[in-house]
Amino acid sequence: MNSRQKTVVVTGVTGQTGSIIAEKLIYLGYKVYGLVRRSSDSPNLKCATSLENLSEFEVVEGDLTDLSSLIRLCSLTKPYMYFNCAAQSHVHVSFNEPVHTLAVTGQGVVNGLEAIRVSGIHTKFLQCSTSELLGNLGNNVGTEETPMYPRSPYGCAKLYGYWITRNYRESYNFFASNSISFNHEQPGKRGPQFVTRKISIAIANIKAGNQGYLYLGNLDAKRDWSLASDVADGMIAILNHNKPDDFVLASGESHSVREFCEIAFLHAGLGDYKQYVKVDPKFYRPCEIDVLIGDYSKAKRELGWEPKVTFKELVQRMVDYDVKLLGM
Ligand code: G4F
Repeated sequence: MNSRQKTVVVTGVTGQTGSIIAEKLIYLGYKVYGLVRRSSDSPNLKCATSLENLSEFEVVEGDLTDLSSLIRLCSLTKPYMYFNCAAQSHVHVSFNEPVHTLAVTGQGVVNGLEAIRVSGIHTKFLQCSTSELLGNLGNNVGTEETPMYPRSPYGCAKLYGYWITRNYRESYNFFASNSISFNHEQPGKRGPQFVTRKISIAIANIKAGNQGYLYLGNLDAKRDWSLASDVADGMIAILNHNKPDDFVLASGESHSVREFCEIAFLHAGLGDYKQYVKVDPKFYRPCEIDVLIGDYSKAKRELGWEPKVTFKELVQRMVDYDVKLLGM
């Protein structure tokens, strides 16, 4: 590697997947620049506290919605790779904040691509796209060829990000790729407002006697859940591939929120989840994707990637983490 090949930009570095990618790249010998939005509690690295004080990690303050921030970031760091992990990533929130979601989750992507173009550098670009692009699959399994039909303002913003990435690839010969990642969760790092972490934290609190019930929305929604660390390996492999392309990263299995609860409460020794879980319609979405399941065979064939952790193991690891954290 020459010195430039060792430099990487990660946006969304304070979040679950961005922080995991940064940790992995530092371990592989890269210098990582993490874009962090300035706020009154800055620098607040949230999920990325493990990176604090590492000489291979540097925070660059800036905002994804501000093109000049990104031009400055790219001109200064001249990254060999750029991982766009930042987003307003909560689907339900996007119904209440559609314009903000578009600015961060959609426009933030073209800002990154444009910053690379204006800086005149050759940078491999990964857009963290999502299974939310695909919409209701019916009885089908989602692939790279599945027609896209997003069902939320978040999905619509991500659709723009997906296509503008392909457009820069086709227009300017950019090495610009999409991961089409299905749900991915990391014990201890997943935000508490996402259903898996909401469940694991509630279980820890119920065990500790701090909470009686857990209120959830649609228990019958089915998702294809993987360990985020496995998915992050896939994202890195996409940029190390010999050509830019788009890849589904998924587990190939679909499980309901109800199944997640069943396994989680049993594993925690609390017995039947029905004793604790109540449905509150306020957690229903105006528009829902009922079932998501992905076919990762292209990633397996071309990248040698496949998920390592099973659904049951993932559920158990998430519960164990939060129960231990609360000292139970
Ligand atoms: O955990 P969730 O909020 O994740 P969702 O909406 O599937 O989105 C996640 O995965 C996407 C990849 O497919 C990412 F693009 C996206 O950024 C995010 O990481 O909800 C999962 C399911 C939904 O069907 C939801 O309706 O769980 C259902 N659910 C039921 N009760 C709930 C709740 N979701 C949340 N957040 N909170 C509940 O109380």
